Formats: sequence, C-alpha cells, structure tokens
Amino acid sequence: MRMNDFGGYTVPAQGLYPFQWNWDSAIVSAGWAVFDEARAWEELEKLFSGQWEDGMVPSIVFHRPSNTYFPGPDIWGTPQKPSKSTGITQPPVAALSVRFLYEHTENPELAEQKLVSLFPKLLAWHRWWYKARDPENTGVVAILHPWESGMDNSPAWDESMKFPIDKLPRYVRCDLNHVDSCMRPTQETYDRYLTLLHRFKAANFYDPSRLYWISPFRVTDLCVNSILIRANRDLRWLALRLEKDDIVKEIDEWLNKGFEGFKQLWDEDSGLFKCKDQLTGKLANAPISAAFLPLFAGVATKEQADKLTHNLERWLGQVNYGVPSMDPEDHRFEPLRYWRGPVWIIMNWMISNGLRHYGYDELADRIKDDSISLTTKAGLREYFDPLTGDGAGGRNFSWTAAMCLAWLD
Ligand code: 9WN
Repeated sequence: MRMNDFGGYTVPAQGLYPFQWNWDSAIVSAGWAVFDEARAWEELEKLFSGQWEDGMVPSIVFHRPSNTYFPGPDIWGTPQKPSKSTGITQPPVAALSVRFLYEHTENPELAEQKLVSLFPKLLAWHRWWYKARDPENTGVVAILHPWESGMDNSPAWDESMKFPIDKLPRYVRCDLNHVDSCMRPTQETYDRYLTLLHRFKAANFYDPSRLYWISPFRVTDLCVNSILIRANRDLRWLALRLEKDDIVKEIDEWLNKGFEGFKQLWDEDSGLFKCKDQLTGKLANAPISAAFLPLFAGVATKEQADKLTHNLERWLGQVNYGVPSMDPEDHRFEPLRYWRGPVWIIMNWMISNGLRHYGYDELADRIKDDSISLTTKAGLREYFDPLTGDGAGGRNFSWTAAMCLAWLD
C-alpha cells in the first residue's frame, strides 16, 4: 500500500494503472484504515477532489501525468473540473467506505469531522446516479460504458457491444506492455470502448443530460446497481447519525424503487440475476459472478437466494478456487481472460458478505478460505486463475492488499 501511495492517493498498480481509480480507492481506504486512519480519510478526500459540479465522481482522476496508461487525460480531454479526469464514473463504493472508517475509528472526533465534510459529497453523487442515469424512474440505473461497471470485458456486454465502430484516430494501447494479450480485452473491444469515448466527448464534453439518450450502449449492470443499493443503506445509516430526516426519506424512496427495479433482472429459468440491455429490453445471456451481488445488496428474496446458492455450489464444484467471474460450464469461460473466468478478491468479499447476511455461513467461509489460499499462494495479484490458483494481471495490486488487511486478516 505504501509502495503504491502517490501522495494522498493509491494507484491500483504501478505502470499498468498509474492514476487514482474510483472504486479501487474506495476499497483501498478500508485497507489503510487498518493501520493509518488519517491516510484512509485522505484517500477518499482526494477522490472527491475530482468530483464534478453535477455530483459525478469520475472513474479515474489524473492527478499527475503518466504515459504508461491509455487512454490518458489528453484523449479524454475533459474540461478541467476541478482536476483532469475521465468523463464517466465507476461503482459507487465510497459510502460503504465512509461507514467502515466511521465505525472502526480510533479517533471519533476526526471521524465526525470527516463525516460532516464527506456526507454532502456522497449524497450529491448518489443523487447524480438517479438523475443522470435513471431519468425514466425505473428504480435501477444505467451504465453507458463497460468501464463504468468495473467489469470491463464481461460477457454480459457482448450483445450490447455490437454497435458499429466509428472511424477512430490512430491509437496505441499501453496495457499490452504490462500484461499478456491473452488476458486482456481484444482489439475490437478496445475499438468499441474508444468509439463510446469519442461519441461522449462529442456530446458537449460528456454532458450528463445528453449521454443517457445518445449512447449506443445502455445497460442495467448488476455490479453497479447492487453496490448502489448497498451504498444507499450505508448512506442512510450515516444520514441517521447526522439526524438528517429528510435525506433518510429520500434514500428510503431510492431503496423502495430499487427493490422493485431488481425484479426485472431475475431470470427464473437459470436461477440467476442477469444484466439487462436497456435499448433492446433483453436480459444478457451471460451467467456472471455479479449474479450473486444482489445478496450483497440485500434485494434477493429467500427463494432467489436458495436458487443462487444452488448455482454457486455447482460453479464451485467445477473449479479449485472460487468464485470464477463466469459459470465454468459456459462455453465462453476463459480462466485467464479479463472478467471472463478469473477470480477477483473484491468480488469474493462482496459475495461472501452477502451470503453471510442471508445465513449461508458455510459457503461464505469457503469463499473466504479460497481467497486466503489464493493470496497466500500467488501473492497480491490483480486476479487469479480459478483452476490453477495462479496469479494474473497486475502485480502488487492495491485492492488485493486492502482486502487482505480489512477482510482476510
Ligand atoms: C479501466 C483499475 C481498474 C479497475 C477495473 C478493471 C480495470 C481499467 C482497464 O482496472 O479497468 O478502468 O484499463 O482495464 O476492470 O475494475 O477499477 O484497477
């Protein structure tokens, strides 16, 4: 963690990801909290220093230049507001972190002060999600770019990513300088990532009131929506601490709408939750590990939870280390390629936490034990092969370190 500390913010991995990433930082702050509380708060403050006026917190804040990642600040070309950043967001984990830090504080006075200053920023971000990404009031929010989900290359986007590729300025990827191409998204996928970026830039520099309507990719993502519901619960808890009754009511409405909204994501045939393409109205035909995150959100019914755990047990029976990011029996399963098979420790934490909440302690323990085995065997890697347990992707990865400190200790 100290090695990846670039001065108030932690890069996910040197070289591969040399800036401040949104949900990485939120998770990393919980790791810092275990041994340096002041630094943990600083991580979140630095992230929110990049918050846009309309409340959005960008997926990456470019505090300092680096030429080891593409696309960097020049390609994004966002207006300086207030730091250089991307023009899209990432899963809203920060409210969970603020609650975690507040509950684990050894310095209540400091925690109170930080809560007072961070709360309005968290609230503005959550309001932004509903205003900019659910203008039709469905109860669930849209992502407009796979990078917003945090699960960039998930098979859940395959159908929705079939829009035509625009003529793009010539570009050179940097990720392949750090990681083998067999683990990363394909060139065609990158061309589509860039097509979206340039279209959003052309829409008056990422104008949030326009992007929802013009994007050829508009999806209800299980990861973002589950985290948002869970973050709403924690924001509500924080609002109660601050005695903000009106805000508690506002959050209750989001939660009630969210419970309703999730109903459309349940696929009874497979016994799994699915992401949904908002433009075609179809559920994505991809059994991915985010299917279990509604347990983390607490929006699955007991019957749904039983079906989910039945599936999860089947998946775990096919691999040596859980939880694979896709059903290992699916023909698209690739144990090493980004979000198409490998295990991520942060996903394991969310799934295991959700299972425990529903009373499936044995399964929750199994996932925790697998996470300990993986990190013990392979180190602090970005993700892991569910068959061999080998580490893959970036090395010395910050959120894996944070998970070891805050969850696997
Ligand atoms: C794009 C930093 C980020 C994570 C994402 C992960 C990966 C970036 C990339 O790395 O995405 O944001 O270039 O592949 O998919 O979840 O936040 O660790």
